[in-house]
This record gives sequence, C-alpha cells and structure tokens, in this order.
Amino acid sequence: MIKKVLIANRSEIAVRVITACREMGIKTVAIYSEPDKFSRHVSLADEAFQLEGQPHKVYLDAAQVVSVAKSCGADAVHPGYGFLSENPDFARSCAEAGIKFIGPKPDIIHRMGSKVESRRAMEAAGVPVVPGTTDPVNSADEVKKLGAKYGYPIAIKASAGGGGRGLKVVRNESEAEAAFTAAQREGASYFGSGEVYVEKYLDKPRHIEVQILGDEHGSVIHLGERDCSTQRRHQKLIEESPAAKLNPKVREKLLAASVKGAQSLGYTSAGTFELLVSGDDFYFLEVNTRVQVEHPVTEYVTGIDIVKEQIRIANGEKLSVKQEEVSFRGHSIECRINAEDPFKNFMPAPGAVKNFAEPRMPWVRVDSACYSGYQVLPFYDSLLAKLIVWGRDRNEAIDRMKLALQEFKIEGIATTIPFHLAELEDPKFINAETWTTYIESEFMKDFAAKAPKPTAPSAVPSSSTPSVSIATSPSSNNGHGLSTPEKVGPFNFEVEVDQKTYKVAVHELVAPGKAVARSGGPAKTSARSMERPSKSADKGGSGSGKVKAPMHGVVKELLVEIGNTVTQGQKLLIFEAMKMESEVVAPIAGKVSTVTAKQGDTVDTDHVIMEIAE
Ligand code: MV4
Repeated sequence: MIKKVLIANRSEIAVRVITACREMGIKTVAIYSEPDKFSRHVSLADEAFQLEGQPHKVYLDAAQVVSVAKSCGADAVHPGYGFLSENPDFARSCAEAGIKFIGPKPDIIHRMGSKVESRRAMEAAGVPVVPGTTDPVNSADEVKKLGAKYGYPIAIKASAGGGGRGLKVVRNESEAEAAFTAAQREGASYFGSGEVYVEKYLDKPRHIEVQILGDEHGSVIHLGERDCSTQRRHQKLIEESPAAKLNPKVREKLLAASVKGAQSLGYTSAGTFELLVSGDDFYFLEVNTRVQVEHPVTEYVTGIDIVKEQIRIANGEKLSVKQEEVSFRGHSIECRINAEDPFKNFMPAPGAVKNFAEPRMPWVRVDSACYSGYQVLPFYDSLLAKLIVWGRDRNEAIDRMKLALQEFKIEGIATTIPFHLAELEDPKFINAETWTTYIESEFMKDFAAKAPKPTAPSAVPSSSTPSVSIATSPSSNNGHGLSTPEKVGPFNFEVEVDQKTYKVAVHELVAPGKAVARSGGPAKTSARSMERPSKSADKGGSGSGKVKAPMHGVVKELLVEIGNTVTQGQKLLIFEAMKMESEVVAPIAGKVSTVTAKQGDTVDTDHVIMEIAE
C-alpha cells in the first residue's frame, strides 16, 4: 500500500495531488526549485526538498527526482502534468528504484508518445482516425501525392509532436515543400525526431476529449467528455463538460470508441483520448497519458475524484465504480486564469500578486497555489488559478462563472479574467458554436471593444508607503493564502532569527477600494514586463536598433543572420518565455549587425539579442 507520495511537480497540480493524498491518509513530499520555496505546494506537504539546479530545469531532472524519492522513503511518485509526466524513461526508473509511478505503464507512455504509432494502434482497434498515413512520410513528393489522394488542405505533423508544434497546414501543392521541411525541422528541434506523417486537414473542428480510467484488473471506463475548443494558439482557455450540443448518438459512439481504444492498449491509470469532431464525424487524434489540467470539470459532473482513482489504481486496487454506476449530473466549466495580458496579445505577465481573493460562492472551486504576496515566476507556465463552477445546466454554469470571475480579485499583475468575461458574453460561445481556431481567427479581432475595461489601479503604494511582504518559510505549514482578509494590518510580529528577536510591522500590501481593478486588469507591474516583444527594441542613439529579450526566456528560433537586410516589422526571432512563444520583430529597417545568441540560448530580461544598423 502506498504510504508516502513524492509529488514531482509544482504549483496548483502539486497542491491538488497533496490534497488527495492527505484525504487518503498518505504522507506527502514536495520538491521545489529555489525560487519556488514560497509556493503553497511546499508549505502544504509533510516534507519538502529543494532541488539543485536551474529553476527552469530542475523539475525535469529525472535522476535527481528519483534520488530524492528514494532517500526520503517515498513509495510512489505522482508526476502531475507537464514536466516528467509523459516521460517513459522516468516512469521506468521509478519502477527500477522500487517506487510506484502513479500513471500508465512506461511502454504505453512510450507508444502513445509516437503519433504514428498511436494512430496505428487505434486504427487496428477500429477507432476512427483522420484519413491519412500510418507510416512516416519521407519526402515532399510523397506529400504532394498524398495531397492529390486526400484533397487539399492536408496537415503535416511531427510524429513526436504534441500541442501545436510541428503541425503544418498545406493548402495547395506549392506549399508542400516548405511545410514538409518546416515540420521535419520543428519535430527534430523540439522533440528530437524528424519523423512526420500526413492527415487530411479538417476545417473548423471541435476539440473534444474523453476521460478514461483503467485498472490493473482489466476494467476500463470513461467519465464522459470535455469540450476544449476555446483555446488560443494551442493554449486552452475554457473547458467544459459535457460538450454542449453534441449529438447524443455521436457522444455515445465516441465514448464507446475511446473505451475500446483504451481496452485494446490494456490502458491503466487516468488518460485522455483527444478527438476532433466535425459535424457528426469524429476522429481520434492522440492519447494523453497523464492527468490533465482540466480534469476538475469531469470531477464536478461525475463526483469522482480522478487523482484519488489514480492512486488507488497504482495501489493495484479496482476502480471504485463500474461504468453503469457512473452518473452524469449538470454542467461544469473551467476558466484558466493565467498571468497574461489579453489586451497585449496574451503576453506573459510575471510579477508580484499584491492581492489574491478567491470568489466565495457555492458550486465554485478554485485550484491554485497562489496567495496575496505570491510571485509569479518567469520560469514556468503562466497558470495562476483554475476557476471551476458547476450548474444544473450550461446556462446556470455560465451565469455562475461570470459572477465568480467578477468576484475574483487578483491585483498586481494582468490576468486573463477580462478575456473570460468577454468570451462568456459572446453569442458564439453561448450557442456552443466555436471551434479550435475561433478565438485567434475571429473573437480576438474586436476583443478590446467588447472586453470589460480594466480600471486603473488606485494609488498602489510604491515608494510612498513602505510595505513588507511576508511569506512563510517552507518548513512551516500554515497553509497561507487560504483565506486572505481584504484589508490587512498593520500587524505587529515578533520574529526570531538566530536567537534574536525582531519586531516587524506588516502593512497592507494594496490600497483597498472599489477603483482597484476587480477583474484583474493590469496594475503597475514593471513597465518592461508588460511590453510586447515587438516593442521591446530600443532605438540606440546612432540609429541602431537594439533588439532586446522582453523577459527571461529562450531564443527558440533565429529567423535572420548577420548581414541580412531586414524591413521594419520583419520577424527576427521566436522567443519563448513561460511556455509561450512570441515573435520579436525588427524595430527599424536596416542590416543585422550583431547576433549575440544562438538557437536554444537562455537569455535574461533586456539582453540585447541582435542589433540592427540603419
Ligand atoms: C488537426 C486539425 C485539423 N485536422 N488535424 C493541433 C494540435 C495537435 N494536437 C493536433 N492539432 C490539430 N490537428 C487535422 N487532421 C486541427 C488541429 C488543431 C487543434 C486541435 C486541437 C485543439 C486545438 C487545435 C487548434 C488548432 C488546430
């Protein structure tokens, strides 16, 4: 029996797993990077260990994680999502160390990591796949032949890909060559494999996924579907269950097909079958072998705790329910509250959260590791909180979500709350008529006009009012941030350091009042962090254009080299920060005179990546 779980993750999902473990009487061990020492996942766990290494790399350090798990006596590891969760080698090395990996078997993770392989497996199991190849495609000529066979548009996809990377749409024969090369290159550089395959490209599909649970006794069940069509550049923003306006016959078929697919794999643990739905047709896309960010909407409509099921399954126990005992009730919606500015192209907005007050309402759940005084770090994705509501029907859930968003106070940084409020008023969303590219191709066009205006923050004390932000030490377990009074202090504390006692007065962090953005509009973060990459270049005195890193991040792709002539606004490089890619464009026309970074380099805020001479 599992007695102690190491959570190989951070932030909200680590908190979520810790909660499930505590409920089951299981001890928990957190791991953290140095700057993550104030995260709630650290203070909530029974034990916590700081990992050695760079903040953006430590949670990926399989060897170190296994070694910590061994030395602290953990008998199981929960990987959460992202990081090591779909790394078959990590799952294997846990097993070799005698530690249970809370997830599917390593060979299943490995097989599903290859899209070509998973398509083949699903085709063999009789699950519909998008028309296309189940063998890798090796030349642009082959791509053209397939274009003629299936009819354009077609998609070229990296077999090792996921999310949107390595996906290229080919609309006619003339685009085949470039798309083939680009998909191969992206596959090789992001996923270490240049293997690509071809599918018919579906126009305006919905993205629907099926939650699967399988145990080691051969039972596989589904917990219904989720619609995740509301997303932007492959980042999901709103998810819901059930999928609205889905033909009940189609629903029944796609749920049954996913269960059949999972059974054919001998799938164990929680998993998600991703599908594209177009009219009454559905097609298998990929299997995600982890617990997903959006699992709470399924928990709300079924009442089943997916993380606890994962732990029971890893223990060798049977699923706690049979398929016929799973009942679906009402409707649930999740909004991802990200530290991003929807008024600035969803630019990541790391910084200090000055006030974080969750909505307190029935049928509302907030999954978050955030609290007043929390620092959103630039090294990780920008998910601040998941806001999840339940309603008897979709309309009630939408109304509840709108109120919860209005009541959610996050001050100090920009968030996606204004986006959510606008989207929930959108007729296309209300009528469930959206599709995977709707947000970027249509909704965002006049977003600024329909969004609730973020009010300017009233007198945020900067230099005039001294303020101290206190965060508890990692070893304490006060669960800070669980309930935060709006109006704080000054409170007087006595703090003991090295056997000396100090008197510390803690003042309120943010001036309260109605004028402070209720919906998390941008307050005063550093001007720099709010800038878009396209504006992040200064003009030097002599007319040279300095192209600076907009924040700490990675140069993903250089699109020009020294000596190239560029026009103003031309794309120079792809920059990645907080798991988001953005394009950096030329501030002026001229010649690229210096390039100080190569592809894959990590650079600090304001590092001059290139200079352009007029
Ligand atoms: C597609 C598609 C249309 N036709 N495949 C994007 C990410 C990767 N997981 C698969 N993706 C897509 N594959 C065919 N044959 C459209 C998408 C797609 C998409 C899929 C799921 C969620 C969001 C998406 C956004 C744009 C495109």
